[in-house]
Order: sequence, then structure tokens, then C-alpha cells
Amino acid sequence: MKIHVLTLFPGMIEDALRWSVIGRAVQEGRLSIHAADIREYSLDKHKKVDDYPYGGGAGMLMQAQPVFNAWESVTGGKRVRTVYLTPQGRPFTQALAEELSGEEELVLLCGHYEGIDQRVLEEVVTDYVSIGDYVLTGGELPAMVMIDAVARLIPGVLGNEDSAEEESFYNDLLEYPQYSRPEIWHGRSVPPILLSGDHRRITQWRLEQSERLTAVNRPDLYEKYQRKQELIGLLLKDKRNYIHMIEGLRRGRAEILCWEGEEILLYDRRCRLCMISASSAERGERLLSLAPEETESFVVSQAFFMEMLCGGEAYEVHSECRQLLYTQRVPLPVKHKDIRKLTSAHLDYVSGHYDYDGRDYVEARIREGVMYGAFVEDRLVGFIGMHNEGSLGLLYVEEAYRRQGIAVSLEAYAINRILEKGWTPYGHVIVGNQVSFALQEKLGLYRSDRSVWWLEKK
Ligand code: 6GU
Repeated sequence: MKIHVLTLFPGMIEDALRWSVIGRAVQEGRLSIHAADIREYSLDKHKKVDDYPYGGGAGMLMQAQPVFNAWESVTGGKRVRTVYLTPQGRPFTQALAEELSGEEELVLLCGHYEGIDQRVLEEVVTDYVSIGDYVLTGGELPAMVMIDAVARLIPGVLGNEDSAEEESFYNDLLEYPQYSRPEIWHGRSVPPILLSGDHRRITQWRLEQSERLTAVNRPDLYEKYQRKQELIGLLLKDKRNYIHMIEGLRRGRAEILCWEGEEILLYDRRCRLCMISASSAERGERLLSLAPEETESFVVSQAFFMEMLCGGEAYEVHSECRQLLYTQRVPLPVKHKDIRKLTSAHLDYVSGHYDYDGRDYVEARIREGVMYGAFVEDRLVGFIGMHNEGSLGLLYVEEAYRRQGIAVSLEAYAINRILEKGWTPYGHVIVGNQVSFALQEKLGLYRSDRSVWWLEKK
């Protein structure tokens, strides 16, 4: 990812981001941060960048010309996502950090004085963002806050791949308290349960701590969390047909856009995916009006949504699927011994043998560390992965290596990785694909009795 910061104080940015995790990510080439000095682009002979506001008022404004020229020089005039850091912006959140971490290139514009001439903002800015309800002297600190939050979500930036998932704000809960050595410090003991080695009880204890802390410090978040838990409870009554929604919510991927009785609309922002279920076409119609315009895909639980969405130009039916889920907690045996996580070195092989979703999609799956390959004598012969929204898929085994149980091993392996995260493994199989159904059922997955339909933007 490439980040350009437009600022009057480039040294502030450069000095601050040389350290620790972000500094290392820059060194390793995962991220480039470039600070452009707006003053250098001033066409004024004294390099002036500010002037009095028309209509009067306190302070000075940054003028349009130097800001525009600085922006143009870093973007080449392309429409790059450009964020203006301002107390008037929308609040910066983890969700926005996640969204921005998917961009190839980003421009952050830092204001100073009383702000920037409105006209240049209208020409270049795509997002107005504030980091909180207080006023700072300039946009540089907010830009650094944003860079830090976005950069740590880029795969490989954090050493431990899981650590981005477990912390505060995943699943709407604050993180539980943690303890390290020594066991007793200033007469205070580590909670004994953490020394018990009983991982189930430890997980339960941590969840309770998270809930308690969130209820006390962030009642707003806690309310959201409770509502989500309540919806999960309802969906669990028809688990096999709603596992996609349950896992979307549990894994902190999906948010509730609407839930009224049996009318449910969830949105996975990262995939631009809507999951929708309604008790009648009329109610479904109203629910659909709440779906974000930028929605790329729908998973619909009733056939009537197809007519509504695919009548016009917008969406087309991609597939009709049954859901398959593995609800046991015990890991599966994996017979084939050489299965490993794939790296970018395997991208050509995978995209050469899996042509449903395109190379970029496969590359992103590998970068996220959710693609696994089976090797025979050190040669890759098949693979499996987890789709963007979390279902199992992307399964392939080379012709010459089929009927040897490699696919079963691959899927068992992937299921075990998902179980380790405390999730329920599930997948979508296209109706009619008997080979796949047979494989799933052999592994102990069971299938939904109703279909879901995937609809994609045309
Ligand atoms: Cl983005 N800029 C300034 N100047 N002050 C802020 C802010 C941004 N967010 C919170 N306070």
C-alpha cells in the first residue's frame, strides 16, 4: 500500500513513522509512506500558502492552489481515495480502517490554520474524517493515527497473524485484561484460572471479562453486542439454513442493517455483501431498500429476491447453493501429511487452476493466510481456502492425484484451522454438484434443507 500525506510539516510524519511495527513494515516494503510538502507547490514568490477568509473571521485559510498542485503531483490527477482530516468529518472507526486497508493507494490531506478553501476540497477529497470529538491544531496527528490503524491491518505487518482479530472492537467487545510474569507482583496474583491450562474455561473467563468491561466503559458498544447475540440466538434455531449469517455475526464481519422479527438484513462491508431473509416478498422489498448502493453481492434466503434484484440491469444469479456445516468441536484426522499454508510463490499455480474469481481474489486469499496446499514430494498438487466472507471453498486437486483422499485431507485440514479460531466451519455447494456433496458428507458436514442464492452485480 502506498500512502501520500499532503502536509505543511512533512518532517512530523517522517519522524513519527520510522519506529516499531510501522517502521518495520515500511522497511520490508509492505507499505510506503511519502510526505509531500504543500509549501513546495506554492506558486507565490514567497511560498505563501495561506490567506484571509472572505467574509471575515478569525485566522487564516490554506489556499486552494498549493493544495491542488501538491495533490495533482502525487496522484497524477487520478481519482485516488483522498481523505481530508478535519473535526467536521465522520468519525474514524475500525470499520473504516478495514475498508481503507484494502486500497492500493491513499492520499491523506492535513489541514492547518482555520482550514482549507472549500473549492479544492470539492475537487479532490473523497472522504472527510475526524478522529474524535476534540479539536487539534492540525491534521498531522490524526493522519498518523489513521496510518497506524490502517497499516496494522495489512497482511504481514503484524507478526502474529491472529493478533489483529482478537483485540478490542472485534465483535463489538473491548479486550479482556492480560497478565504476564511474575505470578505475584506487589502482592497481586494473576487470576488463578489463567494458570489452570483449561483453555475452554479460560476462553469463557475472558469473554465474561470483555463483556463486563464493555458494559461498564462502553454501554453504546455493549448494547450493539447484546442485540447481535440476541439475533444469533434466533438464527441458531434454524442453524443449517442461516449459518452464513450466524458466522458473519460471530466472526465480527457482518453488521445488522435491519432486524425486525423475521426480516433480516446483514452487511459484510469488507466483501460488500448483503445477506437477506424475509417472510414475504412485500416485506423483502422494503428490506432491500435499506441495502447499501455499493453492494456487490447478495446471498438471499428466498427465491422471490431473485425476481426483485435480477429483473433490471443491476444483479444476476450466480449460483443456487446448499449450505454445509460442521458442528462437532473435535478436530478431524488429516491423512495426507504434507499440507501447508500457501504463499505468494504459489499464486501462479492456484490462479492457473482456479478461474472462478480471478487472480486478484486468489492473491488476496493467499495474503490473508487462508489458502492451504497439499504437496507430494515437495510439489503442489492441490489446494483449498476460505472465501472472503468466510465460507470454505477454492478446492482443487490435480487430475493425477484424485481418488487418493487428498481433497478429504485438505478439507479436514482447513476445518481444523477454522475450529482453532472457535468458529463453525461451513461452505456453500452448488445444487447438483454431487461429487462435492459426497465429499462434505464423508467428512461429517451436514446440509441445509433450503437453498441460498448468490447474486452478483452485473
Ligand atoms: Cl482529523 N483534525 C483536527 N484538526 N482536529 C481533530 C481531528 C482532525 N479529529 C479530531 N480532532
